[in-house]
Amino acid sequence: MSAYEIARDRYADLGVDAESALNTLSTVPISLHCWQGDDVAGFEGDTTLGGGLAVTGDYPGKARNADELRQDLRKALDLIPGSHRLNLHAMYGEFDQPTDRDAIEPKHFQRWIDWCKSNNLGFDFNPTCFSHPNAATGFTLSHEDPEIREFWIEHCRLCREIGQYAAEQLESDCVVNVWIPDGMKDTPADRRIFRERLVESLDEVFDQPFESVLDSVESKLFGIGSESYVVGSHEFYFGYAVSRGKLLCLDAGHYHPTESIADKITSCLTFLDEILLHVSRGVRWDSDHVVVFNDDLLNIAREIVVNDYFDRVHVGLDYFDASINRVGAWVVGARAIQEALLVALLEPTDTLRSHESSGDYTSRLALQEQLKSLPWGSVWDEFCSRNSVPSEGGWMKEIKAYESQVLAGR
Ligand code: RNT
Ligand code: ZN
Repeated sequence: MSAYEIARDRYADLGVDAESALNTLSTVPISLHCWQGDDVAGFEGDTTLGGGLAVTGDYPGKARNADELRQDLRKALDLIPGSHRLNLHAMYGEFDQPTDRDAIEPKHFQRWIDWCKSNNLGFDFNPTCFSHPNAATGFTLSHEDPEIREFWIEHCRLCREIGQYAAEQLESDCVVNVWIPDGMKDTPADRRIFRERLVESLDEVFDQPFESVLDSVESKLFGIGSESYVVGSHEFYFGYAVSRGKLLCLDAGHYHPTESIADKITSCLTFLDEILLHVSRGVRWDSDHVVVFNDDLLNIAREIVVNDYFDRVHVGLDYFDASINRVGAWVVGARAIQEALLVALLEPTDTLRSHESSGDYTSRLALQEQLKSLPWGSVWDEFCSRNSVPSEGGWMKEIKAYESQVLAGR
């Protein structure tokens, strides 16, 4: 018997069907964030990273243009089992002449969309409301100057148009996620006025309906330069999303450090149809470390699985680390969330629930502990092999080869 068959039988003893776990896992796309590949630089020219975002490290070989970024993404995708999505920021358009954010068009993203088509990827999109002179004061959609607000409103509108265009070409709905950095370093005198302006601006952004765009809004607790006040807080966007029928984006790094987004998923989906996750890993703060397989991640995956939320939760990655091989960083994070989903899929949910409903919390706890030593790694290896990608311990040598053959030449 193969290691997989032995594992499959162990799970069967607990009433868990490993085959069906594998089948389900293969249907879950992960939206791969383009910005891990070039330290959130984009292709507009010499932009400096703003919005309080910070990337540390100077590992050699970062993508310098769209062709290199696509090449790197392709390499990462070759090492990640399953079929996935691209998550692109507006600053990654391909412009033959300088094009400001309020003038972007679908044609600037055509090569990305074509690439998604030929690589069988979905396409998600994001307005870039940072790293721009009009965001220099730290305010965008809630800026006190109506002209600057209008600039960002137009940018976000155009992004939704591009999202619709991409969705039609790829025949797959496009999540367009709006995150803005707006906030204050120090205690504001008036917290209300910015929030009132933000509601108005967002309503203008979303004025035109787009059939295939899934509009999403992302909250944040604090940022560098917005330590005392963030206009788009969790309560703000939760209320906005509920009242307007939008998706809410829960970023794992955007809450107090002991707060987990896992616990928020069922609460949000009690009132919302769908949500987006930005799977990230904060270390002491919203540091956007590479996602790894840990309890936080497992708890997120478990919520998706036990509630059968696969159609209602969109899973995207959001981190940026320039201190390690950037392609390897994509692979580690994407595989980690897939592994977490697999582990959750291999749990005997019904048994755990029945212990719970009979008040037998000791059996629930004992079973939860027992599950930790079950051979899910053999099931994961099987998933990798069925999807023709290397197993754990196998893919790193491909990263090394890519590093010497491709990245070293940059
Ligand atoms: C910032 C948000 C946002 C960005 C990306 C680049 O705190 O998490 O999602 O990371 O849009
Ligand atoms: Zn995010």
